[in-house]
Amino acid sequence: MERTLIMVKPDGVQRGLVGEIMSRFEKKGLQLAAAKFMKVSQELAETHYAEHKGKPFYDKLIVFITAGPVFAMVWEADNAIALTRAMIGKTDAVEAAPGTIRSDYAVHTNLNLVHGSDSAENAEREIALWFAPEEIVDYDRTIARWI
Ligand code: RTP
Ligand code: MG
Repeated sequence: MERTLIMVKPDGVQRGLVGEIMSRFEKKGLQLAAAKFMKVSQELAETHYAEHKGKPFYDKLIVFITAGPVFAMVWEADNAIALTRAMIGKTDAVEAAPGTIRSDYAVHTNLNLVHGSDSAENAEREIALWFAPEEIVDYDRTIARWI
């Protein structure tokens, strides 16, 4: 079982796509482990996107990600990182495959709605950055008898 950090970016929140994006991961079969609606501080934004510091798009990226609230989540599944990256689609909406979140809803590379961790190392780093250990819920869905 693998965990990944998914975040609906400010454009996704503003456009009312939080439910739609969550729903895709839910319906696919991933298990929700944590979620919170929050504003991103300058410090959190810079730490989260530290690998892009110095790149031409970095300053705009930080302004964008701190411009409005985001919805951060931890999802788990076998191969959760590759699975969610495939569902999100390529960074550039023009290149994102049909049926992916970015292909279906995004127009611009800079306003691409959702973030997903891109490696096991980054997933571990990002989950620890965005969530306190007690905010991550460990449970076994197969035990539930409510349906
Ligand atoms: P993310 O980290 O947000 O999930 O996106 P990603 O892995 O698909 O793309 P990444 O390379 O990590 O870039 C982070 C975000 O920076 C913006 N970006 N702009 N050439 C450009 O103008 C450019 N390249 C990247 C995007 O908003 C991208 O999501
Ligand atoms: Mg990335």
